[in-house]
Amino acid sequence: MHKKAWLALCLILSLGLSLAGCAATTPASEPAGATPSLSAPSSTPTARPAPATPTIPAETATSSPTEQPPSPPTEPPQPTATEPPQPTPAPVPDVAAVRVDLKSVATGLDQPVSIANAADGTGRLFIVEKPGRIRVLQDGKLSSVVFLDITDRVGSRGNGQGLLGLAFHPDFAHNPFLFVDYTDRQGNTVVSRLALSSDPAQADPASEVIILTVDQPAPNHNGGQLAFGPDGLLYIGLGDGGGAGDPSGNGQNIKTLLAKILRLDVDHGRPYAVPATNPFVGSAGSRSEIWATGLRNPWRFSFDRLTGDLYIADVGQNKYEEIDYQPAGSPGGENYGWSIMEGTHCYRPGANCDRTGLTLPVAEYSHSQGCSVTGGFVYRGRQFPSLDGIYFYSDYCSGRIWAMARDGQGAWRTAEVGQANIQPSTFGEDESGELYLADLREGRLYQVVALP
Ligand SMILES: [Ca+2]
Ligand SMILES: [Ca+2]
Repeated sequence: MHKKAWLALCLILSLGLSLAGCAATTPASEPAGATPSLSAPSSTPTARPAPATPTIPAETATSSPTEQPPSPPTEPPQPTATEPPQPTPAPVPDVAAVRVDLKSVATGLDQPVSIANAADGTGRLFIVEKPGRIRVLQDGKLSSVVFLDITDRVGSRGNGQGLLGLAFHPDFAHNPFLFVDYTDRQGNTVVSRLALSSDPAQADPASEVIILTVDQPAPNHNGGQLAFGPDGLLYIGLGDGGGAGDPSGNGQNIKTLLAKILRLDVDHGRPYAVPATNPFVGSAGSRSEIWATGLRNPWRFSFDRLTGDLYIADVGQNKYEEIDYQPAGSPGGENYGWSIMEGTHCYRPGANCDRTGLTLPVAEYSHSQGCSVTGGFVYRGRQFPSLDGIYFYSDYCSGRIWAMARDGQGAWRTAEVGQANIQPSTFGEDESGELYLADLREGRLYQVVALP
């Protein structure tokens, strides 16, 4: 009898002890704040949250458990519920505090115009050369093996002509397809799918399956951007066809694919399926492939990899360059105004234009600041926490670089954050979200880095 009771007491005690022991050791296994910071650049911005002071775990913890069994909880857990659970508020990026520099990472490129990654864990960065080649940067080195060469079918004489866009299938590891946008020898737009060759370090030019062709009335304004959205669908940018001032009125004509962003399902149909939720599906006298209208030459657009928001940089006519914004979850069908408007200004007619139903840009700059906008990305890398959530764009003529983000009140703010003596043709993101910028003139690739 006595023995049994003693045993039970022992058991309780040791249980309590081991529990207390557990509690004491827990913090030790997750040294919050002690995580080595990611190769913090010497230019570590001051805005970076200070690492939590590493607390010494076990010692400070509760009781010296040898003496007493743990006392039962005397107080019921207090309902501290006067405040709702607090989600950590996303810090509001301060674009005015940002300064960036460009760090050269590759040279010897032939007119780089687009940059993509395959998100396949290889860390490769693919650089599109306007004449029709794709090069690979891996481990900081430009490979001598050309990933794809389709110069035999690309027409690249004009400024806006060539191999212009590249996107990898969002599940490239299982669906090893890449998609390209180029102007052919007749100057028409072609969107194609290609597969890898027997050597996975190269794509096979003979594997080309044409997804879409669009007749181009003039050599310029061909768009060329390809990007998969968070919905897994392929978005394609097309300019107004060219000439100047939208001579055929394609901007507002929903019977043509010109001057639009299209959205296609390239996993179904032959050669593609139109998603049933595209905004013009079932609307007579329109092209169901259309996702957004009223664009002049959306040379570069991108999705924020974190939020899915879409940023479109639409190249202007004679006076204004603009950035358009489409929040994630939009049902599509936005009309960005061309050629009724250029930026936030009436274009045709030149005054008192009807803005009904138009989505105006969230940022614009005049040609006193440049000549042709080069849209970029929202920074989501890890090397420069102070840049997180900021959209970057540049200008092809002036080399100015701007940062854009919403302030605490939701208003868009922009700031010029750098200027380089280059011709910025395109931004790109690597797998980890670091940002790059290509110089068309010198054939050089730069990483965008934050200055302290
Ligand atoms: Ca054209
Ligand atoms: Ca517009």
